[in-house]
Amino acid sequence: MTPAPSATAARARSAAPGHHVSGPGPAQASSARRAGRALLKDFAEVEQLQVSTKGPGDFVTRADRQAEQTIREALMEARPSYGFLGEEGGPVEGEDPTRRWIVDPLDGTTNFLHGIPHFSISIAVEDPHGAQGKPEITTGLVYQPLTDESFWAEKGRGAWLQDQRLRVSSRRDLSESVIATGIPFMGHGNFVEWNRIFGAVAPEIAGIRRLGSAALDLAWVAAGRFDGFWESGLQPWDCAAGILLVKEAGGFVTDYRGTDMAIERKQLLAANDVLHSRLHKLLAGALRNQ
Ligand code: 2AM
Ligand code: CA
Repeated sequence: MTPAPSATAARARSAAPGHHVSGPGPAQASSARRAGRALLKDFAEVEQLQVSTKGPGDFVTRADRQAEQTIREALMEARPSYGFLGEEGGPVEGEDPTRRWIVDPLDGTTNFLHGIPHFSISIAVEDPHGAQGKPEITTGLVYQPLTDESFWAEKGRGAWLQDQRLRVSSRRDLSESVIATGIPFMGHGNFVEWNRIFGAVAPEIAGIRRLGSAALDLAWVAAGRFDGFWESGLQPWDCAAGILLVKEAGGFVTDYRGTDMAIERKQLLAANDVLHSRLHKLLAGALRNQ
């Protein structure tokens, strides 16, 4: 018999006594909480609107925009010199060329719109030129308002769920692994490519999940709830914070070729080192001669 899968709580180790856990930056945390409270109220309303003839579409668009504005205002007030890239507005250059916020005020919009309780807020800080002239994510927060869970990471200082240190799962066998993915929708993305990968991966693993918030998918890989994740076509705001979370939890994040270009190539494969290498082989096989 295989051992029972260890719960996140067991895998996440509390901070060692005396170790100072700083938490996500106060501006990040408080703006996410404030926008999260508004989203929770709006989500309750959306559940009512499901049965109305008008439907919740416009209402959700407004909720999404309002959440971004709330976050943007709080962040810009706290760090006026940073640039800003959000899903709703266009990019804003900051005075400080080494820092910009990357924000998704509502990741999992389709869930939200349908009254499905699975969505998040993602806030990252990026140094657009980084150490080697390559963009570098320096902090990341993925906040789930419905559970009040804050997954956060700081480059070089680890990944955390509240004050519990996170580690990616330690599973080594694909046959025991639960892998999350995102499926191309409504003409977006390459369905043929996704289908090839699915055809190669699904028969080898214990289960596939498609939950609809890439930011949370990555946070859950960092927390060891998922053993891996792949999706293509993601935007920086969907995945910037989540990528840092996985890396700081000891995982690997690459594009489908296995290089450190996930955001640039809009291809994301994340897992622990052993499963990443196994999944990468399956992907490479599936995409050969396509
Ligand atoms: P969003 O909720 O902020 O739009 C899931 O596959 C990822 O793709 C999510 O992070 C989601 O971000 C994004 N996405 C964009 N449009 C989508 C759609 N119509 N259906 C599902 N996901 C979508
Ligand atoms: Ca998103």
